[in-house]
Amino acid sequence: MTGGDGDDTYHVVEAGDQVIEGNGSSSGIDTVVTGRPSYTLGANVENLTLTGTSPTKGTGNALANRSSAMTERTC
Ligand SMILES: [Ca+2]
Repeated sequence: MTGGDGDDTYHVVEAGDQVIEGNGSSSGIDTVVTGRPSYTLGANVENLTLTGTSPTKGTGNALANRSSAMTERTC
């Protein structure tokens, strides 16, 4: 998946999904949303949101990343 100028959100579902984001000044603030059990942010992507319900591992990159996790609970 390739973004471009502006803010992009990528939904990573399969292990082979790749995110390609430029490093230009107009490339924006980009986010990966994934339920994968483990994910490492690629170059030039700022934010990572983990949606899995099982324990997951998210790894940032050289940028000042923001990461968050969403979990579902049954009450
Ligand atoms: Ca972008």
